[in-house]
Amino acid sequence: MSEEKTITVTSPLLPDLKEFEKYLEDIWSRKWLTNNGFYHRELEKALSGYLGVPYLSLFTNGTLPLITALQALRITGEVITTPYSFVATTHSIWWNGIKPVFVDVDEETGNIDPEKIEAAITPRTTAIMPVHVYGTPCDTKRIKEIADKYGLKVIYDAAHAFGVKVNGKSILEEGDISTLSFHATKVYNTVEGGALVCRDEATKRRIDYLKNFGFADEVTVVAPGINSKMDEIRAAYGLLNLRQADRAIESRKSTANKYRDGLKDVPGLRWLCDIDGVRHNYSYFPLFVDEEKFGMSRDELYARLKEHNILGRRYFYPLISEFSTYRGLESAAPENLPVAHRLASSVICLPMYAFMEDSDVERVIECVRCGK
Ligand code: T4K
Repeated sequence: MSEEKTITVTSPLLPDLKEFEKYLEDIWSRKWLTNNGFYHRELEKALSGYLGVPYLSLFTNGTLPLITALQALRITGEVITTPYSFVATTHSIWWNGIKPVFVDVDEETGNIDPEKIEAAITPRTTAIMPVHVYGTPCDTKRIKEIADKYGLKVIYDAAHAFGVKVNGKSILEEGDISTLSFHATKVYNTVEGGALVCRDEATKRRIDYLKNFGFADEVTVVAPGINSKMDEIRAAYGLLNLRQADRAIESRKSTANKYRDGLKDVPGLRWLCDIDGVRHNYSYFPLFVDEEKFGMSRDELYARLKEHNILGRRYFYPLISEFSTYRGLESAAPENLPVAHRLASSVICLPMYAFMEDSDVERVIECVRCGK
């Protein structure tokens, strides 16, 4: 094992500690710790403005807004989704007693392939839950056409898509609802946290009831809600972190370009390219390894990096459809998901985080290049 410093796949964006202490002192003096407090309200406003979405509700993580979105839109029966994501996407469907139906993905982006959605629709289908995986926008236009044609709702898992825009418009504006994760490992974090973005005030009101046990007022419970409120400490932390969100994304972009440049002449490696008109957030840097051309398998590269204390991660391997909970579903059959299987067996995410040191980026590039 190498003695070199460990480089992890990500490292959290942290607010200035002194500034945070000031906020903590204020919270101490207010003695108001949760339940729609001052910092909660301030962060909702600030995020709505920053992201350009008028109806945003804060949550305590990125999984509960998915679960709540399905509840709020009263989704039942079957939901079409992607197997190429973090398990939380499909778990949210299953937790609501709904059957997930997996559809294969697009080779270039890893996002659900819209051309395969129609064949998966049955009389029980009520919604589509795509994921903007790695922050790359789904083909939202095509997905909307299909949803409109069959009368389906669309809930985008936008956990990776903080700050992503297409032609100046937030990607969170697409679909009926979009959800975000503010987990420590994300582009923008509130330690744990998340948000739900919807289209109108009435839906936001209902969602705010649902995340607070269904309480509409002291004596009225309108639905079997859940407790998914963000507390004041994390909201204050989030307010501070928002100040450096743009700089963090710029810094990630610069790292992505260093990787692209440093690896451009290496055969058998593919990565995501920037798309015209898209403001990317560079949330991950997935490399897809062609074993024959690269001369080493993805798992060999993963092990080699690890030997050198570089902890790349195989997001998203195994596919969700391969986990025992879902393996029995008809749509989980590998022959239904050939592209997703190809991506899952060839992907490795290189370390990617804001303000990554140049020497660390160079060490990763060197190690991948020597892996040939
Ligand atoms: N939908 C999608 C598409 C998602 O990707 C996710 C979450 C969700 C929904 C659900 O959102 P949340 O309910 O989680 O808000 C991580 C995250 O836990 C998870 O949030 C994320 N996706 C998923 C892709 O990755 P792990 O198990 O890989 O994380 P972990 O703990 O192994 O951390 C990875 C590396 O990050 C560590 O090796 C070092 C670094 N790290 C991590 C933490 C937690 C730090 O340096 N500091 C830290 O505090 O799941």
